[in-house]
Amino acid sequence: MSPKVKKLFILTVGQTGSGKSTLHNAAGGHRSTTSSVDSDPAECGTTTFEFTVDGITYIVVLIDTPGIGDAGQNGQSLTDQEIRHEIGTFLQKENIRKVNAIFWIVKGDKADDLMVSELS
Ligand SMILES: Nc1nc2c(ncn2[C@@H]2O[C@H](COP(=O)(O)OP(=O)(O)OP(=O)(O)O)[C@@H](O)[C@H]2O)c(=O)[nH]1
Ligand SMILES: [Mg+2]
Repeated sequence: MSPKVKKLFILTVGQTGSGKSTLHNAAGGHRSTTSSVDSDPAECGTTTFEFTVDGITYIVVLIDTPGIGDAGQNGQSLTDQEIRHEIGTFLQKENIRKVNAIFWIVKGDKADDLMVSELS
């Protein structure tokens, strides 16, 4: 029986300093293969890790992105439009044609009342 493998691409977005790269490092752990995550916060990068559940091996590729939604705070003076363009260019370069999920990372103290009420 051939092993079943599923590859999942997850885009992580959020404001500068929200914890995207920290999540990548934690998720990847020592088994991760990391490319350029946080070597430059203005660039995209990937962290890959895998796990097996019920005989299916999931290969998860987390895609790190520059801080977005906090114009002028990201240190690189990139506009959100430029960041979206950079993400698109990176996905093309890596031949990633679709992402399976988008994680929106929010710093705890930035969560507003609406988000809290939606979560509860
Ligand atoms: N207290 C606390 N600090 C965190 C957490 N996640 C990240 N940090 C800290 O927040 C700072 C920024 O985290 P990063 O993971 O670099 O944030 P980022 O979203 O990758 O930021 P950019 O790449 O600049 O967009 C670091 O000093 C982290 O140690 C968290 O869950 N709790
Ligand atoms: Mg980062």
